[in-house]
Amino acid sequence: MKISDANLKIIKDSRGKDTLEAELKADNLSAVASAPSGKSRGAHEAFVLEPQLAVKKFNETKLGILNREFNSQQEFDDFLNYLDGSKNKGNLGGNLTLVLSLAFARLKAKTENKELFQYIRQISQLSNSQVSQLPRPFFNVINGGAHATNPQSKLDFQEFQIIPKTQDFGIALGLGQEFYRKLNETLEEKFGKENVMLGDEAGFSCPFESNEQAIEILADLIVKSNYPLKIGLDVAATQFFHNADLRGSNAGKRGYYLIGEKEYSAEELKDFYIKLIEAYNIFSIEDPFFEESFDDFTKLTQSKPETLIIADDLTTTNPERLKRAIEKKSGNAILIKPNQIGTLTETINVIKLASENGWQFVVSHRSGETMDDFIANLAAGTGAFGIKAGAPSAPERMAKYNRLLRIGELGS
Ligand code: 2PG
Ligand code: MG
Repeated sequence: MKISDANLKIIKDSRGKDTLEAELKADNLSAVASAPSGKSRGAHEAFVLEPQLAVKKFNETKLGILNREFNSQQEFDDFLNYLDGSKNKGNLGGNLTLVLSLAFARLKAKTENKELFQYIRQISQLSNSQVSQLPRPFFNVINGGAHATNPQSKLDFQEFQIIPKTQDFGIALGLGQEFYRKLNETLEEKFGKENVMLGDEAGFSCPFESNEQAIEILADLIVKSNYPLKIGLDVAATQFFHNADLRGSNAGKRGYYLIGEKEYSAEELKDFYIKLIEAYNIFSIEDPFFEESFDDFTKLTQSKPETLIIADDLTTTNPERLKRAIEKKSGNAILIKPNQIGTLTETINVIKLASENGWQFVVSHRSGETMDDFIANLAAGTGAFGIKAGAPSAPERMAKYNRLLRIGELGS
């Protein structure tokens, strides 16, 4: 395929921040893709280039991608990496390589007359049995930590999720939306309408006193409404890990976690999680410890092997980090965020590595999102165990969930 024209524009994300949107053209067809952005970013994620600079850099040369023959996704993504020439997209920026890589995938799918998820399925060739199933949604209904917007919120944990116990995506989405409405009523009754705000991912942000209080409210409502739902958490523990001077080579050796006013050692925090898992039948915990604490992740996974222990900031969709986590058994699932690594090919390689080693994978959005539904196609095309795209409410989150509904209707 030869790209006949390419354009890069700046658009706004869901937080009102500038982000990139690329458009590529070939054979009278065109395709667009845009980049999300994270707030609680892992230290090992791809470098993010300031959007104005990215546009300038791109427009000067269009990076030499025009009128060159690219026969596959891998060839195109390899070329982007060759142009970048760094280890972490330090030159072009992972946001610029991502929008080009994803727009290329959309365009190539169109030229081949395929749906995007079918194209992804074809190029990834995963042999997992889930490949024809849609992912389980992890709906983030209460937003804490860096994603809270209510100044009175005392939630250190970042996400309080509900996960429907059904393999039917349409039923799961309906359940998620009904629960979300009931939760809204419950929170308005408890905190007063004026104190119920929406956080970055459209989950609720209220004057919660503690993490346990938020979990308790979810657990009570699940019992009361008799919905088949489990509870998941993204703790994002790096955000409340203290002793910043120990980050880097000494990382994770000492330091403490500050929850409310109380300091926890890694061991104490592990015991706290075990209590929560047992009391509330917690289904999954993401990033329970600081992003360099491979060994603490291992200990929790050993203590609770039936709980999904998901690595996000620990592994940052990076093959070297994932290899280390697999060797050390620092979890049993990985979060997959294409913008953490910067191209589709590299994202799929990390998914394959996880899958071949018996790890589950959950495809994820970022807290700053656009209307792009690429991740829904990625999750369906690779047979992901789950998808995390925020609350089933705001349009940029619903774009992903609705795309999955549509994929369900289209069949394989
Ligand atoms: C996370 C993400 C997405 P952010 O920590 O998993 O929910 O948050 O995009 O802000 O890094
Ligand atoms: Mg996370």
